[in-house]
Amino acid sequence: MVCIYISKRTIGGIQLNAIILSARKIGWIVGAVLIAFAAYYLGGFFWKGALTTSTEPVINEPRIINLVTGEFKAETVDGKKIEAYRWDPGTIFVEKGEPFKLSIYGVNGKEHPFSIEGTEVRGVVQQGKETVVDLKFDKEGIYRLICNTHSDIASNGPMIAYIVVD
Ligand SMILES: [Cu+2]
Repeated sequence: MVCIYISKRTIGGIQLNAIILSARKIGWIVGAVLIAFAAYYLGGFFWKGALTTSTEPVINEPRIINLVTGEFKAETVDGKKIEAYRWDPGTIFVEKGEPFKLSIYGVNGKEHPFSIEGTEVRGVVQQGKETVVDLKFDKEGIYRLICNTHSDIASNGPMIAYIVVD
């Protein structure tokens, strides 16, 4: 029989309290601790919502950079209606040699055929659709993503985004 026994006695006028644990009590405590651990383990297994997550990109998966097509509209004091289409965000930053995906969702404007200056990359962004382009720049620099229909002020632009490769 396992027994932890501290007797209640007085040493030099100080009274000590007794803690008596029989084998049976120890059994109950150990059992309770084991059940708590089992509940914690099983809970973590089934309840994935409680697991810690990370915002760090998954290793070897290219980063996704999201853009949308937008539109600025205004009316001047003399009643003239002006507008400009744009890529939003208008500037993105990537590392040299970093493979990444550019996901562009068409919101404003029916169609935006685009090209990236200094590359062979061409594509079209249509309203309500997502266009995904795989990219990697091996040279540092600022590359312009240009919409060919809205490339300047005269054609309701300039719809130009800057890809900063550093
Ligand atoms: Cu455009």
